[in-house]
Amino acid sequence: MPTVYHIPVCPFSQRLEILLALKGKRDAVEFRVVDITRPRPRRLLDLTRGTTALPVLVTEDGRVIKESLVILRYLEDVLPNPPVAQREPYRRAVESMLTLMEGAFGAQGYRYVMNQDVNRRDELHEGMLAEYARLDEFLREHATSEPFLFEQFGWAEVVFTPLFMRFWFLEYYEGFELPRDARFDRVRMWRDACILHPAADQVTREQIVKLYYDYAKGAGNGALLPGRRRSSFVFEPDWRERPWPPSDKYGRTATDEELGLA
Ligand SMILES: N[C@@H](CCC(=O)N[C@@H](CS)C(=O)NCC(=O)O)C(=O)O
Repeated sequence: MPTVYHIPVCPFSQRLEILLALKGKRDAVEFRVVDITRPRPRRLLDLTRGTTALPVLVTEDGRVIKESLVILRYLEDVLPNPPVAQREPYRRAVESMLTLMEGAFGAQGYRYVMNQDVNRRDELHEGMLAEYARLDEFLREHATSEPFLFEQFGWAEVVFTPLFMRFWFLEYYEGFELPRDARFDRVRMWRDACILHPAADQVTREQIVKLYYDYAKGAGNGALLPGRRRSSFVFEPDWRERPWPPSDKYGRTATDEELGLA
């Protein structure tokens, strides 16, 4: 059985979980959890030759595959039924064009949440809207039905849904909402349907908001903020037992005690 090393709330890992859920094959892969707040185990670093980004997949015969989109394609190839990616060449090309937009979309959202300069808020807000507008235009041009790109929740939805869910942190920490404007109607329909799909139930809004508090204060990947002893990404105490963090990210940093981490 292939093994995936992953950080449970990582959007890139969630893509793999959604794909497997759509195929009804969640048990075809063994998931091993990695704690991002602790130094990476030597054995895992040897396997990845020193890189730390997850997920990585280790095949049954010990070969290593990195990058979520590449791992997705591998799983689609080794577990072809039911297919999630399009098979017809033109439809696959459309899906691939949309998939290629995930990098800029994700990077903009993470830049926005991690920003600590109050004077850059408007620019980042506009930048995020521009990304949603690009998706909207793409869907209007290429979608063959509603609400998804094609008839069913498929490859592009697997790729984007985890990012739509992470961007709950923009609503909470930046007050970001898609304006009620025709420019965003199609992408809003897509986003909302993606989030509600039963194959994408691995994380909740509350979990995202609580775990990504440190990102909202500018510290990514389990890094510690000054004055803090514990990252908001720790597994214990469980996020369900912690209070909601303050949403005013430009104010002072909450303590470990206030975040329920002590
Ligand atoms: N492009 C990569 C991104 C993976 C990534 O950035 N993963 C984050 C977690 S969400 C990570 O592993 N961060 C820890 C690190 O890079 O050391 C992919 O799609 O797999």
